Amino acid sequence: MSTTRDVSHITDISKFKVEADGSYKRKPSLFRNHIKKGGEYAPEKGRYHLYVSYACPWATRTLIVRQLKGLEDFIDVSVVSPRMSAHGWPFANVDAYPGADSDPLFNAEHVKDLYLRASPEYEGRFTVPLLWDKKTNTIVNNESSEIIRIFNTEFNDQIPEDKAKLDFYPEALRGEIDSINEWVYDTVNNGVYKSGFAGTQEAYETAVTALFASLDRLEKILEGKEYLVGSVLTEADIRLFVTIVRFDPVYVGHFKCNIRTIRNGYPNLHAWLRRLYWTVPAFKDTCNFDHIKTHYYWSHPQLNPSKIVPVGPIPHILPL
Ligand SMILES: N[C@@H](CCC(=O)N[C@@H](CS)C(=O)NCC(=O)O)C(=O)O
Repeated sequence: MSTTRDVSHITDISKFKVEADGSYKRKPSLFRNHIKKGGEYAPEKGRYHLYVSYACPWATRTLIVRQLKGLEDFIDVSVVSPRMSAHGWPFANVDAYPGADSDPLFNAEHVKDLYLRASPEYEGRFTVPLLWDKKTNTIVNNESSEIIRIFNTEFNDQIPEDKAKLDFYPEALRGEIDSINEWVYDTVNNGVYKSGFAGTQEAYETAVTALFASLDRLEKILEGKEYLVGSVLTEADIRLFVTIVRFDPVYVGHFKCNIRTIRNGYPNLHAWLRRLYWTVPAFKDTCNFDHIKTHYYWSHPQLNPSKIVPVGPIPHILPL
């Protein structure tokens, strides 16, 4: 199913414009409903469908929490092709790619078709992740930071006790998690994009300097510590992991974040990264380096017009 309305000013990345000062500003997500017992969107098994890209760090947060909480049977997932093009994210029916799926609900061709089905006049960005409600036929939420909170708590009384009691946003640590999330989001998660999409030397240098100052700060926080906040795995680790695992394979080269690499410049962050990846299956199972590298190098012709995907680094992540 394809829609007729021309939305290429949104989907076509070659029409993408930075701000007048050369800086990149991310637009807020627009579908912000919550799944709640007794609410319009109740936590029902099989009711919601999650659309993701393995390439996308924001989407991967939701896959990690879905698996950690054992929600695989509750929420089905479809994975788009990593080759984002003039129509945005394509499904496998129009871009067959290993590991990509077709849309089982509507046989949509692109993610934009789902947005326009939910809201024909939608003018926001056609992003993943998006959580679709099969009952009301709309998007419940397209903001990863909120989707992971939904998964963290709202299905707890329907899943086994060992999974229900896992809490990645525990009450006692919320203040510390919120404060770390705030600067990590601005300067690291989004900081790599601000560096890569900057349109002037000055905007790039401002972003890349702030990014590495925050990596230095994270390196100190992880000195003698296994996790960022307290001594347990929290959403602060999950939110940071998805950026750090992409750092050496993509952001160092493609987004010019090359003051240092994680593997050579940050021993504590590097140990934390490999510990999560190699010892907690939810991190490794949801990490697809082929989709990650292909997406970035293929999908931003303004940064890489040849679409050539670099071979290294080898290996993409070092052993423990
Ligand atoms: N705030 C959103 C950001 C999601 C996002 O920007 N996803 C990117 C992929 S990494 C996307 O789908 N971009 C398509 C576009 O902007 O056209 C979230 O965290 O869920």
